[in-house]
Amino acid sequence: MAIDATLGNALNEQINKEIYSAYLYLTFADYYEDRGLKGFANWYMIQVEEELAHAKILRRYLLDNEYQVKMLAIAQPDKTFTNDMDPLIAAYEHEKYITASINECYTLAYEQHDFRTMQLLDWFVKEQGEEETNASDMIKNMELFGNDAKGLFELDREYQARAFTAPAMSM
Ligand code: OFO
Repeated sequence: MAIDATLGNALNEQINKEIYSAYLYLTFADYYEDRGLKGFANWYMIQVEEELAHAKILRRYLLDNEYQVKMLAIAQPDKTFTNDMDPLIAAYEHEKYITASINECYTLAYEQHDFRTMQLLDWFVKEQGEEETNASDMIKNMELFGNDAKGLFELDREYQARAFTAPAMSM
């Protein structure tokens, strides 16, 4: 089935936003790497993998629905960080922005009665819920434990354990 052009364009732009998210999180990993917090850096490198996986799911979906995918220019991330909390707050804000963007895609699919795309986006809605929770939890953990060296060390060790699991979706 050919997808509606407006909805297709929105999903095509969503691919760009997901790849930008990966690019953004690379800069977060770079910040923590420089600080010697390799666990935090690992957490964001796994996040990079997740964002690229999201982009690939959307690309596959558009290709399977007769939409000609176009790779758009990726913007340069422009955030500068002055302390270890900054990237965590920026991540939470970014995830809320992505949630709003997914919701806009969902609204378009709903208006079109495009149930297939709504089903695809159901997964993204759930995923965004989890990502917002993760981002918010990281802020809370930093508030609670990040102010002393031992607490920060333990947090870093915990984030070191995060591993990438590919989403159970066809790409
Ligand atoms: Fe693609 O989930 Fe975050 O942004």
